[in-house]
Amino acid sequence: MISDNILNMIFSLFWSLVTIGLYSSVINSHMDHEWGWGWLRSGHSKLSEYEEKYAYFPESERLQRLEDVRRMFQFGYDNYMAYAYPMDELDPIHCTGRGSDEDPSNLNINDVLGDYSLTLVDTLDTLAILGNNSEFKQAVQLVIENVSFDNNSTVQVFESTIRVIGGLLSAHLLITDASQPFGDLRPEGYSNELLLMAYELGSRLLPAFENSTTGLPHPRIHLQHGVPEDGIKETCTAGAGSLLLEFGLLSQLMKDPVFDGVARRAVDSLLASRSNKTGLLGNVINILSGKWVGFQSGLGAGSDSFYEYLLKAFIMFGNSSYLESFNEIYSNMKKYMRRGRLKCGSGVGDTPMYVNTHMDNGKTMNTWIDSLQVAFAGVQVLAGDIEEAVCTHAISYAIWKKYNALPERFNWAVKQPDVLFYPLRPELVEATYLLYQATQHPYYLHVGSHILDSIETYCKAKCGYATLHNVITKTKEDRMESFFLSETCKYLYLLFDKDNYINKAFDKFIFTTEGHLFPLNSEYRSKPWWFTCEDDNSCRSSNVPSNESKCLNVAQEKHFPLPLSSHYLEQIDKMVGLI
Ligand SMILES: *[C@@H]1O[C@H](CO)[C@@H](O)[C@H](O)[C@H]1NC(C)=O
Ligand SMILES: *[C@@H]1O[C@H](CO)[C@@H](O)[C@H](O)[C@H]1NC(C)=O
Ligand SMILES: *[C@@H]1O[C@H](CO)[C@@H](O)[C@H](O)[C@H]1NC(C)=O
Ligand SMILES: *[C@@H]1O[C@H](CO)[C@@H](O)[C@H](O)[C@H]1NC(C)=O
Ligand SMILES: *[C@@H]1O[C@H](CO)[C@@H](O)[C@H](O)[C@H]1NC(C)=O
Ligand SMILES: *[C@@H]1O[C@H](CO)[C@@H](O)[C@H](O)[C@H]1NC(C)=O
Ligand SMILES: *[C@@H]1O[C@H](CO)[C@@H](O)[C@H](O)[C@H]1NC(C)=O
Ligand SMILES: CC(=O)N[C@H]1CO[C@H](CO)[C@@H](O)[C@@H]1O
Repeated sequence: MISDNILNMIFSLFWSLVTIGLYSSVINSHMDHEWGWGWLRSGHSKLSEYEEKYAYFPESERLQRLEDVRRMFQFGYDNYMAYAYPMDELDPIHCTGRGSDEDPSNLNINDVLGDYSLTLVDTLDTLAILGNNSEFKQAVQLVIENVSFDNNSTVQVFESTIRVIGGLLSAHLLITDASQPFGDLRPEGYSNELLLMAYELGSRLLPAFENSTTGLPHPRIHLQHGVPEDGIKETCTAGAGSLLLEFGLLSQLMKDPVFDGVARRAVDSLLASRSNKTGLLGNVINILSGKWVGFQSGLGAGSDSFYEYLLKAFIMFGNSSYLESFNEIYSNMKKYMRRGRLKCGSGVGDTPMYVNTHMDNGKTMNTWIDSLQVAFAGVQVLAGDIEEAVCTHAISYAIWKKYNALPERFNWAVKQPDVLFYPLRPELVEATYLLYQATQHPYYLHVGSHILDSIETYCKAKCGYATLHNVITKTKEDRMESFFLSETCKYLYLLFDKDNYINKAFDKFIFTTEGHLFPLNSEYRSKPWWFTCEDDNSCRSSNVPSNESKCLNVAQEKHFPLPLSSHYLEQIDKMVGLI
């Protein structure tokens, strides 16, 4: 019960912040007659360029964009099914499929491709969210009949957990949800096959934790033989420490504590390895010695989902020690990693930005922003720190505006990319969607619309959407990662689909770091499942009580001041060298 109360607290905190934000918007909009729509319509030019551009998003255009996202998804999905399935990924330029690579050292491919129809498994819940129930059911049948994990592949524990176990569990819970809020998603004769598949894959990953005195998992596993001989003994923080949601849920649903146990032990081990000077973590650690070998502390690649899962594990399972850890680390980040003025939306000074620092002293280690770190804006929204999220997001969007894509690394000191590719990643869209949910500001619809146009213009290939090899020259690479259909399209769709069930009940769900939809269920939080859940029903019945989203009560046509004043947006555009 205690954890329930805490959970309600965080939700009310979240909602009260949202409401405060809206309240001030509404107050400001009382001045509409002076400087709002009247001005726009009567041709006065008192609004700044930014305000004119972002203040309003017509309903007809929203509907058009929604249709555009649906077409984008359909084109990618149909081509995957036609040219690639049952292989893992679609090569959108040569119209063929791709599975694990013969060369075991090709980790870029083999970490994610396990010859298990990855794209299909990863995309199941997107089909449900887009409302294609018949295709969802058919795809579930294909997965049940044709996907095997008894395979000669070495995969990364983290990637196969978030993409495959997450995808299977999410689809399983959509199918077994008694209220079927998305319409009928139950394939004929379904009897928990997806859950059992997730259990099988989870069990194949477990040797990663064996004989590890530190509790940190080996980063890779051969699906048939366990820990690969001569395997690498170093793991990134995110890889070892972001299994909590999928493993925790697997334990609860299967009533087998082992998954939850190993995932938590790995997190505890990482938390115990924090620097005793800054309280921060590095990005790479040796699993045998427990010693850091990468000392960079940052928001991006190698670390991102570790922070995310501390907060989300608390929300999902109600263990407040995760929230405490998150809060401690977040405040250390603000102390050591954050640069710039005190507040995002007021005051003077540089735009607030989180830089990559040395874990032991907070000194700036390099001057790049990597493309993954914008996902932290979503974490900040979830933590109720919306003002801060606005700046985190705005910086990455400014970079997008400059290249019509997000380079993997952008060097803010020289205002140029350090690493040039863009593999259709979802993080900017995800943050855009979550900020739109929190603020209902049309600015974010414009952002989503721009991203959609860029992808359509620069990434579309003969049979799907392709990775950009170079964001400047816009040359393509023959790869469409599974997260494009799974996440990028899902978040874009949800951004424009204001009537989607999730947008009316989004305090009933949480998105995993792979964008999979997990229901929040008080049974997962309030009681330790291993001695209270006597049967399936008692474990699944009650959802979190929810109130209608307060955001939806705000009239569409209201004039909102920008989430960040024009002069700050201009400052950011200058900072990235756009203007
Ligand atoms: C498994 O894959 C490895 C690496 O591609 C290959 O060398 C080996 O022959 C394969 N084994 C079997 C039984 O197919
Ligand atoms: C559902 O998916 C199938 C296969 O991609 C497609 O042919 C069909 O048009 C889709 N239906 C809807 C309503 O989107
Ligand atoms: C999927 O499995 C079914 C039944 O086992 C089989 O008939 C079908 O050919 C398989 N499809 C593919 C694409 O592998
Ligand atoms: C763990 O140690 C036992 C006993 O030494 C050994 O049999 C087993 O293969 C080891 N497992 C791994 C994954 O290294
Ligand atoms: C802090 O950590 C360093 C290196 O990990 C260690 O040598 C030192 O003894 C620790 N200091 C304290 C006060 O625990
Ligand atoms: C919460 O998590 C911590 C860290 O893993 C653990 O020590 C503690 O027992 C957990 N508390 C509950 C109530 O499960
Ligand atoms: C929902 O709203 C009612 C009335 O405003 C309030 O009493 C209740 O605590 C709210 N529930 C949640 C979960 O926020
Ligand atoms: C070696 C092995 O078992 N390969 C399997 C990998 O997965 C595919 C698709 O599930 C199977 O067709 C292979 O037999």
